[in-house]
Parts: sequence; C-alpha cells; structure tokens
Amino acid sequence: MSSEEMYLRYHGLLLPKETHSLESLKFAQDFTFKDDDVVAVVYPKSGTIWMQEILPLLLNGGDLTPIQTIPNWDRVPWLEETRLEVVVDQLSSPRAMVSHFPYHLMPPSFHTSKAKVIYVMRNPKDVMVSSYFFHQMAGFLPDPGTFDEFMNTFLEGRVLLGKWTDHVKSWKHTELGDRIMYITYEEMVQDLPAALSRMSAFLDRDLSEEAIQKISEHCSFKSMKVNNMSNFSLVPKLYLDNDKSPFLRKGVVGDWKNHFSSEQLSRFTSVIHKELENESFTLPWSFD
Ligand code: PPS
Repeated sequence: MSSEEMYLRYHGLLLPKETHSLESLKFAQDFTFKDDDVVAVVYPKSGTIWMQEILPLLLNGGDLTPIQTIPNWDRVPWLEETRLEVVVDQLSSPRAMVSHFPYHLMPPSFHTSKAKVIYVMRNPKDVMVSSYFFHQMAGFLPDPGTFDEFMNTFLEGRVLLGKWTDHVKSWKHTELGDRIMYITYEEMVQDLPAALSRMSAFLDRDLSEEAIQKISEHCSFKSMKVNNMSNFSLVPKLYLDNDKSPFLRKGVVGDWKNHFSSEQLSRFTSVIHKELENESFTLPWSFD
C-alpha cells in the first residue's frame, strides 16, 4: 500500500487511516469536554502510552484495576481516534484521554471547558529514533526507508501529525493559563516519583508517598513491558509486530547517540534550531 493510501489528510496533517476516519475526526470536533476531564497531549513517540498508564492511577489513587483489565486504547482513548466513540460512555469520571492533536485542532468545547492538559515533550532526536523503529513494526505506516531517508521525512514533517516543531510551538502558545502543565519525557525517566507528584498536585490529587511509589512501580518501563493491557501484544501482528521491534522498545534517554552520525546530528540540529529561532520559549535540552 502506498503512503497516500495509508493516511488521511486532515487540516494538512497526515493521520493513519487504520485508527482515524472522517467520522472519528468529526466526533472529536463535536466532542463535549467536561470541566473535570484530563487530557495528555503528546507528539507521537513522546510518552503517550506511558500517560495512558499514569493518568488512571493518579486519578483513582492507585487502584490497579484499570491498567490490569482494560487495554490502554480503551482505558484512556485518543480524542481523535475511532475507539473514542465506542468507549466514551464507559469512561468513569474524571475522564482521562490522550491526544496527538496540535492546539488549533482541539474542539470548541475544550476551550470553553476547564479541562486540564498535561503536555509531554521529548527530545526530538529520541522521538525520531523511536518513530523510525515504530514505522518498522506498524503495518499501517509506510516503510521508513533508511535511517537517513527517514530523518529527512521526519524533518520535513511528512510523518503522522506533521512537524515536531509545529506541534511544540502550537502547545507553547496557548491561552490556557493554569489549565496546562508541561513535563518532559526525560524528567519522567530521571525521577518518576517526582514527576508523578508534580502531576498529582496539578490535578489536585492529594496522594500519599506510598501511593506515588506504588504508581511509579506499576508505570515503570519494566512493568509496562509485561502488562498485556499496555504492551500491544493483544493487537494482531499484521498491525503491530512486536517481533520486528517491540512497541516498548528501550524507554531510555539519549538512544539517538547510538544512531546519529555527526553529519546527521548537525543536519538535524540546524533544522530544529532554524525553525525555533524566533521563539520566546526555551527547550530543556541542548541540541548539540
Ligand atoms: S505512540 O505510538 O505515539 O502512542 O508512542 P508513545 O507511547 O508516545 O511513545 C512510545 C515511546 O515511549 C516509551 N515508553 C516508555 N519509556 C519509559 N518508561 C515507560 N514506562 C514507557 N512507556 C512507554 C516507549 O518505549 C517508546 O520509546 P522508545 O524510545 O521507542 O523505547
């Protein structure tokens, strides 16, 4: 199948047809947010599945039932994907969702509600590496070609959800005030209990240290890798083939160092720098 046939084009962005449809996108646009909804917004390969594990536990005080009994895509559905319409009535309040949408595609009711957002960012070099391996295991995405070819595809934004820099810019310039919290994948890897405490304070949850520790253990890479409700082993190999490259692949910071040549590093860095040069915000990573 050509990449044209694998993607829908929605407001200029590529979305995989396997998980999105014109109906699901309309459903997302018409979706009515509630004030106590929580949505984790994540550019692909930056920690989405991780947030699908974390949010239910933070919101319910550490009851493991949802992560042990409901597959991640139904437990914390994507706003824009087809499953939302199927499971929305089964979501308990406060509802947790994830989204890969840029800010300007969020539906009208999101803006008028008080729903909270946790925006997760990851170093784009590691995002690109993770995405490269994801394209190898996902039957519904085009073949990435060589690593070098994929780097150009990624930098030009010819990937699902478009350019990383556009996504980050859109969510760094919002009018959400204290409804949005920013966190990085790296911060979560470095000290998950501290990251969980920060998220739980933002969500007005008063969790004990024991509860945070328990949640941290169950949301570790090691635990998620063996959780069949979160590791995509329930999905047929035709769609996601964990034998080609596991979805929960490495879960580390800085894997790009194992893949980038010095020429690729300077090419990558110069594009990202250029696209962010006039921005008022700073990013938490050095790009060199
Ligand atoms: S997707 O396809 O956009 O939904 O992918 P996403 O979930 O955003 O990103 C997948 C990467 O997140 C890593 N991951 C984790 N890292 C550390 N700890 C935990 N618990 C964890 N859960 C998921 C996953 O391994 C992918 O990164 P890579 O670098 O490929 O390992």
